[in-house]
Amino acid sequence: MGFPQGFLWGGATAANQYEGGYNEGGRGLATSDVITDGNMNTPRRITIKLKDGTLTSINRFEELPDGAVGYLDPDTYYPSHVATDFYHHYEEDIKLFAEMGFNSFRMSISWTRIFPRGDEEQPNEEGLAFYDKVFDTCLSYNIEPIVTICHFDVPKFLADEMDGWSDRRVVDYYVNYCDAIFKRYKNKVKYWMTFNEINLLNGYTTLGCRKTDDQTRYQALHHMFVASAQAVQLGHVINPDFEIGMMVAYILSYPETCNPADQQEDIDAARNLKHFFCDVQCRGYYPSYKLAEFERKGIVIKKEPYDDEILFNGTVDYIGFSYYNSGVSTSRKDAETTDGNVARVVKSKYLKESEWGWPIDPMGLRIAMNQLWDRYQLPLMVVENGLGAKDTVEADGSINDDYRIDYLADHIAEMKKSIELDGVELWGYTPWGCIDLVSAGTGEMTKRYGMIYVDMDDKGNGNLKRSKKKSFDWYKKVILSNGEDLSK
Ligand code: P53
Repeated sequence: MGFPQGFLWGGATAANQYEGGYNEGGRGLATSDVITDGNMNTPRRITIKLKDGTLTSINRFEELPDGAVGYLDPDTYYPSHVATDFYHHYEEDIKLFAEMGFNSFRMSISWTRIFPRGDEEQPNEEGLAFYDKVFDTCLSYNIEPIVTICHFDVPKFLADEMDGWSDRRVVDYYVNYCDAIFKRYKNKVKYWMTFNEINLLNGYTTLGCRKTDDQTRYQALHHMFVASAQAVQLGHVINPDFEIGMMVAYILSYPETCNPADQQEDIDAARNLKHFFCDVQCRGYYPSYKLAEFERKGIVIKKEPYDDEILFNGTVDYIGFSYYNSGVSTSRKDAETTDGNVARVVKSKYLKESEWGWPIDPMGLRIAMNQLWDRYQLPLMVVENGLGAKDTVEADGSINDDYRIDYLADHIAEMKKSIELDGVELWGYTPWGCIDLVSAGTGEMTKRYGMIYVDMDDKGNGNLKRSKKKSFDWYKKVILSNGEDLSK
């Protein structure tokens, strides 16, 4: 048994963290282009211009003051501008992926490369031509592109002029963008995902919204759900063979004890952090618990009369999800917490943590797969997984990332169990940042995930030279054996 024939082995990236070339080829600015670098102790910031013209910056999760807009300050370093420069290295990089044996590669299209402002009717030909070259290179090595249509960025124009996804018009702009790329790449790309980690979006960077309150966020999300459902329907008309998925950050959590109060706490957390998003996109309607919450909190979602029908007819073909770690839910108020990813979570006494405080839990991946499979019976794809760690380049140039190999091997072993013992239908595995790229959370380069090292530091210094880590040869062997040989 084991992994099925034709299983998709690859790696995953995103334009705002990898592509660079931010002002080339007619590309417009995205919200992600005005966010600074940072590190574990210094959060990333957004440069903004106030209504009176003053330049300042705010924490990435803060609200923008009235009338303020994102602003590109020539004296500030923004990691997305060059990132690790896929724009000028795609041939070299894809060749290396092919050498590792990839038969798939997850990447995102930069929306503003195709529609520089976001509201144009006609796409930017130069942008389209760039991705033609990328996909053609992939296909020449029999690498199947897996494309995220929107990964943590919004055209800056739409954010500043329309308040991003809070404005209904953005649904049409997004669908127009999908129409352009679906038609152009209909014979090159089969696998799509509408929005990256839809359950983690909020504020200016990822929603293009100035405000961050529940009312604004849920209204924006409603627009995204509708846009995604429209994209699914449109895509299937353009090419019935398209597989169009959703993408959720699977924030797995366990109740701390068998105390029923912890159990209910965990159910609430799971609904809030992930199930709500999957329920809408996989079942095609809002779940009762969320409607009850809206009622209780006085949140009113403005819908068009045909929205419910669009949602119902635009459910996704598969679920792509990221899985890095698990967390613990507790009803205790005095619990000790760790940084564990999105939310601060209760420390687990059973798990070790990464250097960035993310608990490491390979069995949790199998549990996550089971939960998703049991709830939806839709094919799954693990489109992100991996260990963010500091790497050391030895005097001879080698990089011995045994810790990364251990992490990946343990997670692949659990995926295999889930296929063999649970009968879960898993289509593919694309570990995050197969080549080093900028961290979304901290904006630094030091937090590396790759099997390919890129010479670049937190401030953008470096020659961008690519080199293989120890995990490169290891992953190559894993793929060659279709997941059977995980030995070091
Ligand atoms: P970084 C938070 C929690 C879970 C996933 O994250 C997250 C984030 C955002 O930081 O993002 C996904 O780079 C995301 C990628 C991101 C990756 O996980 O903070 O889809 O863009 O880079 C890893 O270590």
